[in-house]
Amino acid sequence: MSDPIQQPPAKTGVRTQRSKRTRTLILVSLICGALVVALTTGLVLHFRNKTNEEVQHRQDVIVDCLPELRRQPEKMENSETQCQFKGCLWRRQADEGAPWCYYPSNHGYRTTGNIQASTTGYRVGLQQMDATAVEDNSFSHLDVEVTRQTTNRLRIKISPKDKYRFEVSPDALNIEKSSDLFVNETSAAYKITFTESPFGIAVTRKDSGVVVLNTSLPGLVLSDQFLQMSVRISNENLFGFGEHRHQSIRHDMRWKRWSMFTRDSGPNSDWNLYGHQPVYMNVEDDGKANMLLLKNSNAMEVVLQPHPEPAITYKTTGGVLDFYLFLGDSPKHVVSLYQQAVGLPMFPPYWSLGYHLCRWGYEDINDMRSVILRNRAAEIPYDGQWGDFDTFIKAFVFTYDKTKWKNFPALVDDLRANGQHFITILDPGIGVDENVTREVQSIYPEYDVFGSGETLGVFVRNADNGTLLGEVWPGVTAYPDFTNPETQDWWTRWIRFYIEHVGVKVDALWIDMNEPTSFARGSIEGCRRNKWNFPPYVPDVDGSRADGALFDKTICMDGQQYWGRHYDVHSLYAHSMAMQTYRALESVYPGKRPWVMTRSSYAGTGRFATKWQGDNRATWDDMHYSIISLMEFNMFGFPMNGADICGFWLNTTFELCVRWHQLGAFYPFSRNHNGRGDDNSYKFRHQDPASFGQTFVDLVKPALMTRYRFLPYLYTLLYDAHTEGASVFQPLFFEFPGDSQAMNIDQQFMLGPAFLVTPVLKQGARSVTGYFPDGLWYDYLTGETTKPGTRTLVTPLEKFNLHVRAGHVIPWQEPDVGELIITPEIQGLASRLKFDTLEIFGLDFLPSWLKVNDIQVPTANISLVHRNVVQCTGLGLPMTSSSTIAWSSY
Ligand code: MIG
Repeated sequence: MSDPIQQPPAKTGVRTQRSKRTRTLILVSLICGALVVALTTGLVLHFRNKTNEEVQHRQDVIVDCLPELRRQPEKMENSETQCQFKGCLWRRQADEGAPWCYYPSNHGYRTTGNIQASTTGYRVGLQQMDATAVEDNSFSHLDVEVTRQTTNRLRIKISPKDKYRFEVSPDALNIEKSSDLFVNETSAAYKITFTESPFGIAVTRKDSGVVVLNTSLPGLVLSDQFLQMSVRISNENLFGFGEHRHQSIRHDMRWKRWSMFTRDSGPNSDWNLYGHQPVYMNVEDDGKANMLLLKNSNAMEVVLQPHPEPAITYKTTGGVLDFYLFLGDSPKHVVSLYQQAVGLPMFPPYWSLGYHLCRWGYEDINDMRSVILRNRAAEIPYDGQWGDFDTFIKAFVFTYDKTKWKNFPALVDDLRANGQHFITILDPGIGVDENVTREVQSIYPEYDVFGSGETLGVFVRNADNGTLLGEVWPGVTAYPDFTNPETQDWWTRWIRFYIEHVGVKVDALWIDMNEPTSFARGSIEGCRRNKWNFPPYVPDVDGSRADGALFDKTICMDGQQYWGRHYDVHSLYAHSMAMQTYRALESVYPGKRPWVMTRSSYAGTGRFATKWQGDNRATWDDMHYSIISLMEFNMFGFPMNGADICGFWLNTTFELCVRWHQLGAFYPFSRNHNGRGDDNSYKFRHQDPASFGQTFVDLVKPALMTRYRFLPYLYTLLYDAHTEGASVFQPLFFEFPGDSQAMNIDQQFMLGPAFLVTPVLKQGARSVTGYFPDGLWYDYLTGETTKPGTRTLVTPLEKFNLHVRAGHVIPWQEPDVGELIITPEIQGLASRLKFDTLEIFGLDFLPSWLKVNDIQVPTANISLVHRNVVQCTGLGLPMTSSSTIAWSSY
């Protein structure tokens, strides 16, 4: 591990020089003197005012000392003895959900000697200070390293002294890039102070004096398989952590618990889902924001606690406590700092921004072909057709079924000839069944995905060093160890085989089931009883399972991988698969930008893959929750993100599917994807637009065409995210950080800085109430203005609400209605992409002259299209350079 203290001397204040940002989004200050009104609605939390003396009205942070009780609340009443035996305190709590057994204030660690300051931070030795509440096997001595990594980034690492511990490999997540510098105390934006007993660290902003983080709390525990630390945060404006189905964008702090551990589970429970994103954002009272990443990949959970001292308790099952704190001037700024540290999001090819159709359960090639043809005939703008594992021979990857999918490569070629693209699914589970392998070999004698992997030793090994076998769609499966660099060539070889030899010319890859999933619990032989499969402390991972085993629906925790035990690297499986799949595409299609879409993820996976939301349901609630998840994953560095439009599980309905298209047309990734059915006997109806008939097509097409018109804008936003780090699909408060009302809005969203979308999320609703932050808003369809405040918008089924924010100029293109696809395909930078038309909302007169880059635009090209909107055509401006637009004031 790199020891920051031994790095070369700090070069204070120097930052990486990034290539000059290309901006096509030109901000024109139309409205002068726009005033951001900070709404000061103080957060007041009422506590029940019980007179009962036994009941505690908590004044401070308390940390649960008997977490096992949370799973058995009925034991709460009679666990006092157990609590006292552990040396902890017992009080009935006034606020519901608060633990009754909590650590005393003298629990934890204290400093052993002097706090050693260096030019880049501090080094502190700790020793356990209390004999009572000592957890089994906890380490008596710890090392703490606090490093000022940049002016606004700080690392706090706590690990046992002189012990080997698992750490997330720098191959997976490399925050200390060579360009990073260490800063001295004067140049840091923050001040670090210590409490000696119990040991704690407080970080204070120098400018505002806000204490953004304070760990001086009881309950610090580091043991072999249980590590715990609590942090006090500045207020209750907490966002993030993933992957979960959060039902509000701003967290409910009332003793909520969120577990993190990658798991094949769709967004329809409150448990841990596909991704593992151990990072939060806290928006401070003055609108500044900080983020905290815990660089740890073990199964973990966080417990939130509310007012009067909002705090978070982390509990993880291995590794070290390695925190990175980012201090931003605003939510957008801190997102950019975070993404630059974990890896900037990949830049997807332009065509990927189009609309896509997919389903699991196409019967055969005719079924898929008729979907393609009917939507083409209906003139639905449509760039990508996706194939699920239906096309494979018995779910074996890199094959296609020659009977049901006869001449499949020709269908893919047809799509390409029509300017469309084809994307296939790819599961990591490699089928081992010899009979199926022989069946495939009768067509392709070279097919030997499993055998060649065995020879090279690229599969995850079980505790006996044999190949670990689980079960997925192909039956018994082996799992490539993508953390092993040796796996790369093997993986690339088979991807190439599929494209070049089998002849299915996929343009991008969709990696699924990479939590990784196993239908057999742990392995086809189960899992052994050992400390990895049955750890002493199991966080509250998917509690719907009776015994809460970590290996449920995945492989055994004692599996062995190049980066470490599966126990430690489980949540990095998809991350490593995304890395190697990205690199495989790079080598198969040299010079082209690879596009990989993944289901599971870890912090920083956005560098290699975009992501979608997985198996949602065709319900109105799920449509709403998709907005929250997209906002969160944009924050985490996955700007190109979308949920399955119309829903994956259940039969969708006409109305839901219309409304979902009107929303999904503004997802950065816009794909209609459908599940197969409840079981083999019941199939969900088709849900591609044309399958519902002409009325439906007429209802959804305007939204999709609007999307296509604004693809240059979306592309610019994604490019900005790729070069600087940014959210594309954003909560309102990202644009209006001083507006406390905006902080709770999650039924509306901003697409970049200029679009506000107010979707209808209720069945039968023909109007929707939305919140309009400070400024002036123009209805994109009508040019009508909406003033700030809470407004009700009439929204019949054929209407969608897209508002343009005054003061912004948006690049757009007239979609090629003849072809209804994005052309031409642009590689590298968007050098050939031009934007032609400009609309200036809020200009209610025809200016006597208008100049672009000092050249006057012919008056014939300027017109007033709505009362409030001036349109200017025939610009032909390249998207790679900035332009200046000026006009007369009369
Ligand atoms: O166990 O490949 O989330 O999009 O259609 C289900 C079939 C496996 C889950 C994915 C979904 C995909 C489906 N897959």
